[in-house]
Amino acid sequence: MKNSIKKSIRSILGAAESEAIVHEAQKQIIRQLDAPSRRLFLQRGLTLGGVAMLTGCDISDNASVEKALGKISGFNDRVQGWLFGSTRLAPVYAESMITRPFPFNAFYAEDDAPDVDGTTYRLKIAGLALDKREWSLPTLYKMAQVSQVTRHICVEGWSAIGKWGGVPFGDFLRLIGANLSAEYVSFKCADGYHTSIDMATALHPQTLLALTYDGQILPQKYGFPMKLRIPTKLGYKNPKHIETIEITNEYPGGYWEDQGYNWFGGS
Ligand SMILES: Nc1nc2c(c(=O)[nH]1)N[C@H]1C(S)=C(S)[C@@H](COP(=O)(O)O)O[C@H]1N2
Ligand SMILES: [Mo]
Repeated sequence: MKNSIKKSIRSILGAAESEAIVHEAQKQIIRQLDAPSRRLFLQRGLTLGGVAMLTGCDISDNASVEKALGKISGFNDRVQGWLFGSTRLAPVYAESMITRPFPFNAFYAEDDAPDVDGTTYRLKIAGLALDKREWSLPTLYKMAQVSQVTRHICVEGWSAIGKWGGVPFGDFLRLIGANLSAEYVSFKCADGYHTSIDMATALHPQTLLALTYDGQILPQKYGFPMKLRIPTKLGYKNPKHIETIEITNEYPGGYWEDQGYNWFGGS
């Protein structure tokens, strides 16, 4: 696992950058261990073994966690600049490389994924947009769509290639008259999850308002009825089951970000 995530990151970045990304993942995870949610985090499987996997350290007690902490270096600005350059494209893959089955992940078990009723679903727009009409699913499905095969990278130490289809998010933001000079776009989800991104990422050509997975209507576990697919960002910046999109200048944070994950979360 450790090698496969390093390898996948290395295929996207150079060796030095990939080391920095792995270090950042370590930092984020170890921050989690210090947070009040530490118990919950350990319970749901992000164990010390997960930290060991990412750090390459043999972590069996708190003392060795401290030692691993000492080895961790900062996330350098050059890497951040490389990652978050708004024109840099994430790699795309052949359909034959799609990971099957594609992994499920959330802050709960797969059986607890929210059961959103597609017939009554309305996507709500809030904040700095001219047109705040609600969107039913049929109206969203009628829009021009594209699809792309990209790699999803989760800080918990796995990555997988999948195919998502939907509306380029920049097109959608222009359509609703969103203020494109606003700082943030934030997402509130049916399961209580939330996250937010910078406007440059929202307008990135590969950022999709995703309605399908692998050519099918987005399955419940992968975010029905709608998610944001952002191949330039880590998994936790890809919100599933979105109910409200808000354009705002006030820092919105996010579910994991508020607990210490890096807000940029680029991959
Ligand atoms: N609504 C919602 N979105 C979410 C999450 C979540 O718990 N709830 N988890 C995030 C994390 S950490 C990951 S890795 C991906 C997993 O997406 P997948 O189930 O399609 O693999 O969803 C992200 N988006
Ligand atoms: Mo994740």
